[in-house]
Amino acid sequence: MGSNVDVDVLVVGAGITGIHQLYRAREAGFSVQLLEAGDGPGGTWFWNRYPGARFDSESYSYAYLFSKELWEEWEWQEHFAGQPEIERYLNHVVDKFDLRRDMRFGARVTSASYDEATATWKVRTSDSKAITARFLVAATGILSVPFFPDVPGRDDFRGEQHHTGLWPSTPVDFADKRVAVVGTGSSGVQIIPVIAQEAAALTVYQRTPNWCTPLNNAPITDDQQAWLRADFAAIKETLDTSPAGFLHQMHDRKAAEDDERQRHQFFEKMWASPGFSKLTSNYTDLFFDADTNAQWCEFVADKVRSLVHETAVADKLIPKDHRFGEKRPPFVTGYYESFNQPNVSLVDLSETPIVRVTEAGIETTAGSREFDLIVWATGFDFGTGALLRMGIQGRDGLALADHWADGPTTFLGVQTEGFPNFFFPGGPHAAAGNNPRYNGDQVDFITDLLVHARDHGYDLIEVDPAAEQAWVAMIERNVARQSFTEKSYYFGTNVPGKPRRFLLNSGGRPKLHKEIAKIKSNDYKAFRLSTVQGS
Ligand code: N01
Repeated sequence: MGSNVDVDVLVVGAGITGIHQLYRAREAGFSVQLLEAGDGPGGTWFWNRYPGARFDSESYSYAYLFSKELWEEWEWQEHFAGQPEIERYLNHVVDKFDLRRDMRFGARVTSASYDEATATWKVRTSDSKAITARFLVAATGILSVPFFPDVPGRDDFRGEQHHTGLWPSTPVDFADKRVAVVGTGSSGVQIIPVIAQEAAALTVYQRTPNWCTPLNNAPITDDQQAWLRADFAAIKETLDTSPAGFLHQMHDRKAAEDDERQRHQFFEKMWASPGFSKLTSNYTDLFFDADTNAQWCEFVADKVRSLVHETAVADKLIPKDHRFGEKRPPFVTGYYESFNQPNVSLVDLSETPIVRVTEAGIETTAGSREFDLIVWATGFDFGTGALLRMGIQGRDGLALADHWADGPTTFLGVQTEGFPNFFFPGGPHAAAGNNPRYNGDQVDFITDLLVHARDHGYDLIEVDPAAEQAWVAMIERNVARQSFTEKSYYFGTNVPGKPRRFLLNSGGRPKLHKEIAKIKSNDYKAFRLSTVQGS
């Protein structure tokens, strides 16, 4: 596409989105290279290899849909695959489509600068290499920078300590060990039941409980495998168009349309349903009617009380500070039951906060406990974390970190003004829901945009500022209409000093689809396309 570049498209990140982008850009005839900091493909599913890590979207809804052949040949073993199976799948995809030859592992991007004269990006990596690309696509993920709380003494601890989001590839042995887990978000509640089975003693440090409901995982039966194979076109159509990217059917009624007995029966059905269907297929007013939400919360609270033997422990595990859906709810397998084991205890940090980590363990205001191993399940610098630490500089040397000092501004969550030829699918202003579906929409759109530019002889693509302002205004306008509150890390709340801005697309996937259709019918006028002198 140009003689002054090493590649047309440089992709950063070998997660689900980056692999997809590499595939699509190469298929469209661009020269592509992909840089990845880790030693293998997987992104989130490479780094979060902690025991118990698994999908909580159905495996087949999460998988790629760009190849029917791939769909038909890969037989997922479980409705919600565990991390090892996911990593195997992604390696299979990379090998099947011969993508590995364009992937460089162990290469962390340390800087990326836009050159105005040539409209190219110069990217440097931790292995002291430089590469020049026409288009830079950062598929660096929203949950890829682990967050360690600023607890005094963390480095003093003499035992082993790991973050769930940076889990080692060599096995971690919990047997006969005294283990602490700090954090009870989706990662914490997945690892806790596994450690509980193996450790001599497990102490769970919980600051805020979550509304956890059962994942209800199961092996995929032969009949279900046959259905998955027979119905690819219909399944793809549903996943490509559904608002949250799931196969789940929406319910047809509000809570008040049922009597008390029917409501209880329906909640039982929800409790027994798989994963996110408790959000997508629940009463249609679950997030809009406080009374409906309160009834569901009370139902879940009763379940917790019935599962956890000690009343005081059960009470601590029931959220008091937020309603269901105000934070991203985790899905669990045997989590509540773990607290009935004699080797498991719960420390409520809202009553007795952590004072410091010591050489031997963790000290709270209630005293100290000694550990051999501490697991930090304390989350991520969501949304912008990865992009802001890459040393990205756009037009006139503007650092992305300065440009977004008050929070991210984007158009469609794919581009921002002042950073021409730079795209970030699956980054800030992506939608809540089944990530690969929404991120895949963005990858497809970016690829179509690149092809459109090439077909018309353009090599410079930059969003029209008015289009970006309208998109940001739409996001701000709709924040009040979605269910998440500022208690959620979706607002950056969990990272001290981070601006409080909603980091997702509050208009959701339908809004993205509508906007993309409009842009295409309008000949991509939301972007300024031009030709670089002498290219
Ligand atoms: O992180 P989190 P996560 N002292 O931010 C606590 C995806 N995911 O890694 O709530 C003590 O949710 C914090 O407490 P509080 C999914 O999108 C998916 O668990 O801030 N505790 C909280 O309990 C998920 O939402 C799967 O009071 C501290 C925890 O650490 C996202 O990743 C599996 C603390 C952090 O929870 C993030 O989940 C896993 C402190 N100083 C993850 N600081 C699937 O199933 C923080 N905490 C697909």
